[in-house]
Amino acid sequence: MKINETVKAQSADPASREILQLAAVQEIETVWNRLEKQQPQCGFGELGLCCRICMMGPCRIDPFGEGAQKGACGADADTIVTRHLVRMIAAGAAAHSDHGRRPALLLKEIAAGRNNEYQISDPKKLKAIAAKLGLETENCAIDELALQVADIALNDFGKQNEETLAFVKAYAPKKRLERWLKIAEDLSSLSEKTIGILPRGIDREIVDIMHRTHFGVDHSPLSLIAQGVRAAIGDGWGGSLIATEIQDVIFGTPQIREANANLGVLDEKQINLVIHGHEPVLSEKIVEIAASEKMLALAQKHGATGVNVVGMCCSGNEILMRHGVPIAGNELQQELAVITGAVELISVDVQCIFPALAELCQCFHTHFVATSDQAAFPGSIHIQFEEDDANRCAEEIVTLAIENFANRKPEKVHIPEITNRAMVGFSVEAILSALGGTPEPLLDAIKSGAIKGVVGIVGCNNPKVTHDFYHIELAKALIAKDILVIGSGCWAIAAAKAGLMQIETATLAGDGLKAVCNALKIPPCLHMGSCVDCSRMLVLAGALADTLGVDIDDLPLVGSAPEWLTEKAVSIGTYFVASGVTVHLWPMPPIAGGAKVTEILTQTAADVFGGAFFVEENPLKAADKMAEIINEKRRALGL
Ligand code: SF4
Ligand code: MSK
Repeated sequence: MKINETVKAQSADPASREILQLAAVQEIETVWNRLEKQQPQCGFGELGLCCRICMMGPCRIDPFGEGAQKGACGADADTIVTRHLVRMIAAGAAAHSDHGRRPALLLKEIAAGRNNEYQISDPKKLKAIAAKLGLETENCAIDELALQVADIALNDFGKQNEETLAFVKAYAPKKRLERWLKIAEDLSSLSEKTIGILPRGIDREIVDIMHRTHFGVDHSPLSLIAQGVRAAIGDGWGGSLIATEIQDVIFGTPQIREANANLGVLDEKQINLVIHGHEPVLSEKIVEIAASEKMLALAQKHGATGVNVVGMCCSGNEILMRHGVPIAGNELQQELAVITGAVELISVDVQCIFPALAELCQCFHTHFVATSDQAAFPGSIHIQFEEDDANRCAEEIVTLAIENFANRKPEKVHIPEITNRAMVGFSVEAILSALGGTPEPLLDAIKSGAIKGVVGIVGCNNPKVTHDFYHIELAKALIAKDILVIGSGCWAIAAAKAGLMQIETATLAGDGLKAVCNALKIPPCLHMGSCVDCSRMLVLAGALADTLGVDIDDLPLVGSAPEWLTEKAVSIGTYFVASGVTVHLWPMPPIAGGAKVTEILTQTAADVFGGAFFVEENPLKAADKMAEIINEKRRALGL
């Protein structure tokens, strides 16, 4: 198929280009077309200078210094920019942490014997979590231990005292915890009021942001950012980490395995059921039920050879990591999967789901099934999922997909014959096991210079950036510099599709990293999971820091969110910076209208936390800057 220049600028992924070309010819609207119709976008919004917190507004600050420099209430540019930014952190932390609440509640139900639809799959991980939390693990029945862990997790969401979260105290490296305490003291002494950094309650810090950004409360950029940091730490080392850890207990800790990635995983002869969103609780059941003899027989009765469950975005990453379920694509491919005409049903839960899917699915035979009590999509079929009725709900969804096979229009089917193999499943436990049980071999490789450092790439796709282009070019440039790349979310899917998660890709790496990959039989880019699994990267960084007896900011680590889109990414970036990791961003976040807040985030943060944000549009320049940071850290460590 001949691909036109417009399509080439939209996506770097060959399978996506094929479907985008088809969409262009058939005049099917996608996110790229809708974004185009939004141009030019509001300059005040891009700079963060529009405020509509109260009904004297919307107020706008003139960035050229000629018109209004204050909102009607007197709020200046920095206050307006910072309030907006920390509200983004609140929303991102809320999405991750509310996700974490669900498995914590489920673990409690399983342990109490009130839910028989799920079991504890990884008691070893449960014991490891319990030990970290300081619980007595010997002579304690698994259910009893699960109850205690669930209670501690749930208490971290809702407790009302001033104590730091139990999970933060248990998981954050010792030196970082001490540093956060000291930062809070130092900032308070510089400020007219107390400033806290350590989170007291996961929910509380989010509510606190919404309170202090309400009309007429907190107007100091420093104080507002400090609260943003507090909520973000509560996300990364709290809510997200609870999600990851407890999901591992219930569904199993990911182990290294192989799977296929990209739209070519859709199968013309099978029922194609796409799972999209973030929470694995229902997806796990769909995967299980779809593989049953009963569903196979039903699929065959309807003329298909079987049921082909494939993933999309982070629900996809969860089942990819734990079961090797093929992944059809990342965030910008959700519409493209439907446009293949081969999808019988797309089942969604929460987060990163385009409402546009409803209308698009109506142009095809695809059923668009919403399942969460938190997420309604006009035009969808709503089958509400309840954990205590999980098997029945999953069976209803799989059956609906199978019965829809007859409605597929063969003339509309176009599946790109493009997939790549990927080695996935790099949980911290799997990485340590590949290293022989301890982080020492990785540290030795870093000390010897075979691996110069590690970059964690996270996050989304954004049609403002050529789809997957930045993710791939940045990762390739880094591995060529002997920098190991780890990551999660839509980056990980992009890397899997591009073949960067194969051992053979080590040929693209520098000599040092290549030798390490060949010796350990791992690829130079490691898939660590979904967006909440960014916590796995924190845990790995913490383990490396504790083993060396240093703080995270001493390590040659850098973070990046090169095609970021969601508010969750703002929270992720903030908790990485707060943990001592410098984070690269592209596109530019909406902060440039506030000189003070920009200075705090890009400069002051480096002095305070040991990590700050930087923005760079060019992936090769970004890789150079990351290598520079890594080399500086190496020099400071005497390496
Ligand atoms: Fe305008 Fe202040 Fe109201 Fe914001 S809070 S809309 S700046 S009056
Ligand atoms: S799905 S948050 S677009 S990574 Fe987790 Fe992708 Fe970003 Fe959603």
